[in-house]
Amino acid sequence: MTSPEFAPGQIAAQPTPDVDVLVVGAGITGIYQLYRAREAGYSVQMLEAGDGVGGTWYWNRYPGARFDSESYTYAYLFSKELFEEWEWQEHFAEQPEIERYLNHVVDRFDLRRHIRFDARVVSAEYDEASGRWTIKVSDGTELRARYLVAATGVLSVPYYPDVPGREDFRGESYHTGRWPVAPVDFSGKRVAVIGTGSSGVQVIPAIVSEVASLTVYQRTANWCTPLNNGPITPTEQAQLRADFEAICETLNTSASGFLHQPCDRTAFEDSQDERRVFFEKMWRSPGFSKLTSNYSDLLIDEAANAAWCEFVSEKIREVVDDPETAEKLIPKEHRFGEKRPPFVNGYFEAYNVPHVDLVSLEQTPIVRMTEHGIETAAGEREFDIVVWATGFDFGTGALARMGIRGRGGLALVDHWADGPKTFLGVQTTEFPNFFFPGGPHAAAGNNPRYNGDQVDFVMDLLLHARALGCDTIEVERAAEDKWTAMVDRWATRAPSFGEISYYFGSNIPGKPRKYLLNSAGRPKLFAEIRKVLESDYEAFRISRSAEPAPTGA
Ligand code: NA7
Repeated sequence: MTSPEFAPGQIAAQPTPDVDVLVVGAGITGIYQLYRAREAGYSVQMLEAGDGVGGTWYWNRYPGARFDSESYTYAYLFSKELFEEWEWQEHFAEQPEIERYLNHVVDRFDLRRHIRFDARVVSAEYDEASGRWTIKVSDGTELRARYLVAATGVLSVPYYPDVPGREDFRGESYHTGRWPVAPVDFSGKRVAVIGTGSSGVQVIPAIVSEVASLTVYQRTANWCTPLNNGPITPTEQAQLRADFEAICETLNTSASGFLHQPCDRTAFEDSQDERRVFFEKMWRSPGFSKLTSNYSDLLIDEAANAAWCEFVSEKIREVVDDPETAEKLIPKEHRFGEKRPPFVNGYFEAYNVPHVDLVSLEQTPIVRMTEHGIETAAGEREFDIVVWATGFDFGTGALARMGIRGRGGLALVDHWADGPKTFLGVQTTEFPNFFFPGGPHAAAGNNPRYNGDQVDFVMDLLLHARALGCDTIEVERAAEDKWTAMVDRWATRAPSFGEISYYFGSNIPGKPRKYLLNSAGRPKLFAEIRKVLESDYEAFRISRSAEPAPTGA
């Protein structure tokens, strides 16, 4: 079965097309969802706001953007052939390689013909009589779909802080999360970077040698530790191929979707010397293993956390020449793991370059943007380019901007006014046939792993309904209440990130402070999915709509 072909400009003249499954967003989750739905025989269509595939990995194309999960653990595992034929160049791939990979996947599985680019969803409304969704697109066209799957991601809506005069700046401005396709020329330019989260700390070392001057505006220092990247050698490539089944097994059973082995010791079981040796090993370990393979009580015991923080502080002091700058770069008000830790490559070293300057906004806050630069409490500095590395409206940002309305015209933003309510981060009551894998509430860790679990579960639901001759799927309120209460309960427990992290929406003024992931993690997600399957989908109301289902459903 094929889906209708769409050519820009022709759609309005065609009768409204029906598809079984409409997927929004050509990121890593959406591509997999499209593939699975198409393979199951549904007619499919994907809408993508950008003009290429990749989602987060399309928009975040700033210099230095790269994975901080190991490439082969972030990539798809559904096809052994795909895994074997794609040789990642680095353990933590850079954005261009990631974008190439996702394009390769789309072409290899012949998915591109189902994707319409430059097509932003402006509204999606559920029609109770027909059990279908009507989706309006930014180009004025309209589609009807039985199932609407928003694979719009958690980090897809850039956040610009409300700095007075932001529009007044006459130089070039870029947000890391909306980086232009045409390369930005930094050579000889006076550049400001605002924000030192994962994006800011990647872009800073990547442009430092090109710019005439670089001023970093830091509000809060972060616990940055080395990514420890490197090329994947031919021997490692062969090993990865040989280990495919074992890698899948480890990834698919691990709590956070990494290959890293957890540590079975607490920090003070080791002597001070042993701890020092262990922390050195952690410092040299790849990416997230500083969190996943560190002492088992790192996020539970304050003293254990403080010991690690002291170790990292010493490292920062060793690397950064100017003691005053080093002190500004050491977090003082939060512990390691309270916020999502960035992993870096040459970040602290960048502050030893004479034309790099660090402005602490704690000491001298931004007053306003001017025509020529940035004014803080200490005065104005002029720039040619300002880079906003100021983060995202995490978790619910994209879903809140899609004009989604369910039963009786209920707006999703109203339904979720106090924060998201979901079952398994997959569905919410009052919005039948609407799914959002890769959105809020699923798990935490290596995103593609649990987003993939959710896509598989969406497909379980669709196929189950089809087997029953049904076409309408809606989660029961009791299941949603229970899952949401569980998410809230776990929100303040280790290994949850703290309430100051953007995982609580705390970076967006006025946003409800609700945990937007699921800190009980994948084990809880798996357990609940298993229960649903064993109980014959008790958590869902599965029915038949008045209007006959389209062919695939
Ligand atoms: P983050 O991690 O949310 O970082 C945003 C940065 O912007 C952070 O340093 C913020 O400081 C800073 N920020 C936010 N608002 C302001 C204002 N008003 N003034 C100055 N500085 C501000 O976003 P990233 O893009 O770096 O990373 C997001 C995710 O992408 C990351 O976790 C990975 O999953 C990939 P703050 O710390 O809030 O004081």
